[in-house]
Amino acid sequence: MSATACGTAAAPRTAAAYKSSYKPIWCPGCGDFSVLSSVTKALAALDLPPERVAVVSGIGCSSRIPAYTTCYGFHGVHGRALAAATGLKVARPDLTVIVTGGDGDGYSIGGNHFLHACRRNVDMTYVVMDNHVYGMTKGQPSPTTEPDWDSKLAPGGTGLRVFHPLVVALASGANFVARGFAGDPNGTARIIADAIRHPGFSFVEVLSPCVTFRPEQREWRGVVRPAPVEPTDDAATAARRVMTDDGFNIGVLYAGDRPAYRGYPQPARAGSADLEAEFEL
Ligand SMILES: Cc1ncc(C[n+]2csc(CCOP(=O)(O)OP(=O)(O)O)c2C)c(N)n1
Ligand code: SF4
Repeated sequence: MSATACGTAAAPRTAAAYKSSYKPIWCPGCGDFSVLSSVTKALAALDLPPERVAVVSGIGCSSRIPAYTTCYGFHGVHGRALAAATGLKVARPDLTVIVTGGDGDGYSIGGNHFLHACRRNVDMTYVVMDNHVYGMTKGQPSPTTEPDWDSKLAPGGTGLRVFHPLVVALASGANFVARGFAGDPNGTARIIADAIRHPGFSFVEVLSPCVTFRPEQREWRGVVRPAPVEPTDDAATAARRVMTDDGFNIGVLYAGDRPAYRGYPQPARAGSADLEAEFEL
């Protein structure tokens, strides 16, 4: 519940309070519309003041999300969203930091940052709209593209094993791991709200169809289903489950209890002048 200037309780914010006046330029039917709606619904469910939230992204169709919200936004460099967001959260722990992007941005060029964001466990939420393709640059295969996906740019398919983001996240130390589906905006909003509430690095992979370059992904609607088991707090159990499912179980899959990283526990022992003096030739 927010407060008005005269001290009376104002009505809780609705999702509309988090939507900017910019009209998304995604292709009609793109799953990212629904993920934007899930992000704004999650913020409304938590009634967070927009000026206390920062949405950070790299580059890609999915990375346009910050501009479509009324929160602070940072639309940075391809693959570097997590690095920027980590610095922001450590410098401004009072902000709720949400990172949004695509599978190309996060698992390919940004893969190294993904590993270390999981390991560092800084308190933020990472929402990846996974469409198994580079949408913005017109359909190149991404790390999650199936090896036999035949396209003009990769005739006959890449033949490459897919990257498994949930297992990598669990092995690297993410404290919350979930999978959502763009066709279930309310369920995905609940997952994102849980992810924001959960301390540490929360990773939410959302299956978000690219209707232009992967029109067959419209069929995901018929194959996704709620995960048949409750979330576990055991990373090895969660990893075994996600390695053996078919990639279409949705819901919270892992909720751990690692303490979030909160910056240096002690002030630096030496000032920069001392260090310079020590290394002077
Ligand atoms: C350093 C750098 N390399 C490459 C690009 C070109 N580029 C822009 S977006 C993109 C891929 C986007 O794919 P993804 O992150 O999966 O997002 P989507 O568009 O599918 O939502 C690439 C390769 C870039 N902008 N900067
Ligand atoms: S190219 Fe694909 S990911 Fe990009 S806006 Fe269009 S449907 Fe969405």
